[in-house]
Amino acid sequence: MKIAVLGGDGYCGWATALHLSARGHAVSIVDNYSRRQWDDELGIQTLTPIRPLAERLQIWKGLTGNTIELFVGDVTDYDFLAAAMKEMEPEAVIHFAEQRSAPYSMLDRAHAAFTQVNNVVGTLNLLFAIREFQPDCHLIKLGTMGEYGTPNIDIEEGYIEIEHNGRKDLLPFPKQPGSFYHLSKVHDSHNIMFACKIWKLRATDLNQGVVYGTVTEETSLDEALINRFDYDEIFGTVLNRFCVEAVIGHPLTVYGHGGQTRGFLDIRDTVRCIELACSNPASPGEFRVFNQFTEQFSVRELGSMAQTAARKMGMDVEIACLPDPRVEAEDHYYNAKHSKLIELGLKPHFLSDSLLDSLMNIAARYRDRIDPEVILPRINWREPRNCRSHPKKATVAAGGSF
Ligand code: NAD
Ligand code: USQ
Repeated sequence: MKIAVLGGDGYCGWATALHLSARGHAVSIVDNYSRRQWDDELGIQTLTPIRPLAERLQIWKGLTGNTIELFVGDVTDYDFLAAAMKEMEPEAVIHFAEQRSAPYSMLDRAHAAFTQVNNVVGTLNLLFAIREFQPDCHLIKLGTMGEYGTPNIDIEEGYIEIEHNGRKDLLPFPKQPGSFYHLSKVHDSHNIMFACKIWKLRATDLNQGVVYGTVTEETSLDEALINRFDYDEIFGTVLNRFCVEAVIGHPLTVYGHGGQTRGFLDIRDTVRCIELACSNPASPGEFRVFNQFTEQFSVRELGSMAQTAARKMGMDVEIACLPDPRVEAEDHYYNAKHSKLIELGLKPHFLSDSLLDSLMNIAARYRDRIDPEVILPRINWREPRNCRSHPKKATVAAGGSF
């Protein structure tokens, strides 16, 4: 298939582009490198030393003979996106190209506005570009499990049948997101659902849980293909953070009671889920939703698992219970369905002792690059403030300041 990967320089996008290219698909990447700029803006860097994208693509071609085309530009720029779509003529578009950090979106007003414009306008542009140039193309959009929040009932895969005053309907599952970032995903979902209805586009919304790990079959072929591994308070996800913290003897930063429960998956399952969505497309007019995670854990459970793995390696690390900087339920019911991707053939990589060991080993290997200053949380949901500079793109995207 001809597949476009929007956001292919990022964590999930890079691993996915290589996975699909290795399986014989004609892959193109679209990215504007904004994520690398946000790292500069915030003074953070991935634990692993990632190479410039053009260099990574050359190395991939040298190793496999496969060319991945590159389109550098911003998906919020419709002229750029339209030209890229016309040239790529994709049968599937995988859309990862968003600002994906909840803390970044809660920094202050400017970052909240930037996140929503970048994400919502980018997705809206993509819907119009698909309608105009590739109406039969399958949109695979990365949503998030956090769109649902933590309701006191089981979470279904996208839709719930409701009986009200004697009548029944199948309706979108209620959304109670916990940050301006997570809200941007809800707005995207509504826009995509509407576009499928009015223009008969075909779309799959993958409500992905928190991803951990960095190694996939393809990225491990050569050190120069290594993927990102974020551990800072803004872009680092919880398990990756705990592994880095353990390695430098920093108490594991469990927020609040640690009863916050989320769906998790290995990056190797992310790439497989995307492949499954590509090879089993939605029908014209269908807005399909899959919950993309393999296991659920509380933050406290993950802390204990990381602590045990660290102790096995001779590192004694404590669990710190920090006041929760976020506004979220710290002890709650959580049971989310996730059977549709399994039915399509996903064979999960569950979180095992050996995987935790390998994560710790990666953290230990790049220990010299760990900056302890970026670990403790400073962004407080209750007190947004202009504590950092604006994203470089903010003024460009809106044609003026937010
Ligand atoms: P990432 O920040 O590593 O990658 C995103 C990429 O998109 C970056 O390379 C960035 O430069 C690019 N990008 C952003 N805005 C762009 C724009 N306007 N135009 C062109 N390129 C743009 O993020 P990730 O972790 O790979 O996440 C990818 C997607 O998956 C996001 O939509 C995120 O919401 C979703 N997701 C991620 C996780 C996770 O744990 N990482 C979990 C659930 C969902
Ligand atoms: N947490 C801690 N300690 C930490 C970091 C996080 O206790 O040091 C807690 C958070 O309070 C939260 C949970 O761990 O309750 C998950 O936080 P996270 O930072 O690992 O993940 P989150 O902010 O939810 O965002 C990540 C990705 C985002 C994606 C989301 C999937 O950055 O792009 O959408 O996971 S989900 O959580 O299912 O919405």
